[in-house]
Amino acid sequence: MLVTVSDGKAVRIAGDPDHPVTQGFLCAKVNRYVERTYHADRLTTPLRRTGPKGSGQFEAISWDAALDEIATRLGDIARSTDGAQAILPYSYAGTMGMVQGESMDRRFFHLLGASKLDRTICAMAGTVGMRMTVGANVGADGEGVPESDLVLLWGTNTLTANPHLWPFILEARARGAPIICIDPIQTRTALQCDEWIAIRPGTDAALALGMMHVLFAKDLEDRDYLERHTLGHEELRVRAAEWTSARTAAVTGLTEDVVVSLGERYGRARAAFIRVNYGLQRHAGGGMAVRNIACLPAIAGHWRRPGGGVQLSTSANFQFDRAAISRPDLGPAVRTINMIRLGDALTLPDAGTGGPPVRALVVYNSNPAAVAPERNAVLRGLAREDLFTVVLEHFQTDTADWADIVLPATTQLEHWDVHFAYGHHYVSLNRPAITPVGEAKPNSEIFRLIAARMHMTDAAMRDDDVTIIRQALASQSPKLRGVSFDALLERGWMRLNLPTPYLPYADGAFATPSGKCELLSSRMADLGFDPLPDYIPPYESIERDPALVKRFPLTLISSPAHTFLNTTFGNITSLRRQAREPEVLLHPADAERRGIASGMTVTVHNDRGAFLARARVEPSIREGVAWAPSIWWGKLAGDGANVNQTTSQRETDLGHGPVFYDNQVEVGVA
Ligand SMILES: Nc1nc2c(c(=O)[nH]1)N[C@H]1C(S)=C(S)[C@@H](COP(=O)(O)OP(=O)(O)OC[C@H]3O[C@@H](n4cnc5c(=O)[nH]c(N)nc54)[C@H](O)[C@@H]3O)O[C@H]1N2
Ligand SMILES: Nc1nc2c(c(=O)[nH]1)N[C@H]1C(S)=C(S)[C@@H](COP(=O)(O)OP(=O)(O)OC[C@H]3O[C@@H](n4cnc5c(=O)[nH]c(N)nc54)[C@H](O)[C@@H]3O)O[C@H]1N2
Ligand SMILES: [Mo]
Repeated sequence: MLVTVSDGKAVRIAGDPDHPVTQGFLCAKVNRYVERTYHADRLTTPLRRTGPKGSGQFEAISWDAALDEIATRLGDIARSTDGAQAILPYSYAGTMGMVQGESMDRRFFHLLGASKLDRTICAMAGTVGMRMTVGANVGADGEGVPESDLVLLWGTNTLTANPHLWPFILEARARGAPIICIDPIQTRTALQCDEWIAIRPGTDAALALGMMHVLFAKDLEDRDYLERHTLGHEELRVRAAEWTSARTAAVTGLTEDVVVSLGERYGRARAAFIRVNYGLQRHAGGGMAVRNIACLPAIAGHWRRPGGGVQLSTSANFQFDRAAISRPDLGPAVRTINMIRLGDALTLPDAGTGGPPVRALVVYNSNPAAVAPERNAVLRGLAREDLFTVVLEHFQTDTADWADIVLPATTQLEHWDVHFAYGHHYVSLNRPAITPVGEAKPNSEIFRLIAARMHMTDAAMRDDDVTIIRQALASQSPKLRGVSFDALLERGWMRLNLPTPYLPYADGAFATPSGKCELLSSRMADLGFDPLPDYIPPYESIERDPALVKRFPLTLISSPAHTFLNTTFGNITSLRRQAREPEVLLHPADAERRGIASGMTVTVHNDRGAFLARARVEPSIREGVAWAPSIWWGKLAGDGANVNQTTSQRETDLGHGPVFYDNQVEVGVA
């Protein structure tokens, strides 16, 4: 991002036209980052709660008073019989950098001996799915897409969630590649594609198996690649034979023609690019689904060529020296709490994991009162009078309303950081463009200050932000060779030490224990799963819980609204106006059955909770599926509720991830 500053104020923000991927444009949200930074509601001083929990009543206090209170309260808990494990950090990506999200904060909690947080909320199921098959969450390079001859956008709303890939896709299309979208919703991305395949949610693993069946049955496999670079292809051939197009069609809710045609086109293509993304892994079998899809390019030999392969993420190529910046060695062995089970962690006496209850919660870079599943359980926990809650934030979010102490944090424009990416291969340096707004401080500085107040004398708590950036870059990984602080200072970004386009598995060399693409995986067997690609139905499906599906017949998907970034930007007037109000999209047949017409206020509910939304009735969604573009701030909705009132704390098959879209509801006129 290029920021224009005039008289010390940021006045304009733009993409860097020289950047090979972002090419001078920003997404709809980040375009508003200046408006967000100077928003009238920006937190500018520390605050102490004056009213009841959740009331949002606070008074301004000094940094000294705030830090003293935090140090005293955390110190008391650490010294009590419950010990420091009764303290839980809660964070996710924030502004997504290494310094403000994985350095001083981590060192502080390690030294303190606080509980660890398993940061699963976004990507873990798919990440582990990739690891099982190809060895790492490393896949094809988006910059190769122009050379691909078939593009599958599989469980991803590219134009909303990842628009910088789109120009590459258009180039492939201009050279003749058809673009196919596999999504239960006809998203704005699906509308721009040549074909929309409206799959039944949570059944992608079965579709991949059905495609494998076609590949083997019609001799479209790459025998040479299979022989040389895969493990278990004979066993897989037998498994795939079970997934006839009739069986695949019955499970996925597609026609046999669609399944066969997709398999044939994939097999006949030379370099098909599959952009699989995180939407499709938010179901019980989400890890297996990604694992199965990751097998396809090995079967068809597409990894050999630029533009061929699967991309879930590029993040694992950014091998910063994470241990050096987060210093896990500083602390004792402690329990780990899964962030998607925050409701349980705060309401069960042993936090759901054995050990002491959670008595203090320190939240930064996240808004769990809005984004975590089973929101009613989370709010019950945050309401506990005996819980001491600290929130580091830009705004008075749903979560900040429940805090005892709120601390004002800096934004992207105000602090140093170094960034990995998950859609491309460029490291970015973030230099502060302006001085902090009000009394805001960087997360890193806040943790340095709390540590000093708690008399933590370890030298690790005194490194400054630029030192941390240098430590992150001083990695032994050849992929970071040549990527230095000084070079980044000059240009802002640098490609990892990888060829362009990067073909990770053209000659095999998978990162699995066998060095092969593991179609048959003994690690899957060790985890108690079928070692071969398999189909695991959603928890809330006709296969696993028909009685529940009878009561709650609609599958609710709550993927991102175009103008929100999770809940970040949810309070920005211009963007909220575009998002209108909480909505739910229904198929006309589902709406008619319930006497619902577009514009009516409806209640969306299940046994976990309910929220109100305005109905939008259109055939741009699969029958039996509903879509609530997300994530709204609860406090900005008329009923104070949001979609996570209905979602569950259950975990995916692999990686202990969330199952946000494995969620059956009923919708009725309010
Ligand atoms: N504008 C915007 N951009 C964002 C974000 C945002 O909030 N707003 N969030 C960012 C973050 S943190 C993430 S993780 C990514 C998420 O972006 P993506 O990885 O693209 O994931 P989602 O948007 O959750 O889901 C993508 C699509 O998957 C579809 N889907 C749901 N269930 C299934 C299924 O079972 N099978 C198939 N085939 N499709 C399914 C949904 O309908 C949706 O259109 O986006 C990032 N970019
Ligand atoms: N129903 C449903 N729920 C979902 C999802 C979904 O698709 N549907 N998506 C899930 C996904 S993929 C994700 S990644 C999570 C995201 O959940 P979160 O990580 O909680 O993301 P945000 O809601 O964007 O909240 C980030 C907060 O961090 C603050 N922040 C940003 N930068 C900084 C900083 O430098 N310092 C401090 N102290 N604060 C900062 C922002 O102001 C914002 O309030 O939500 C998940 N929840
Ligand atoms: Mo995410």
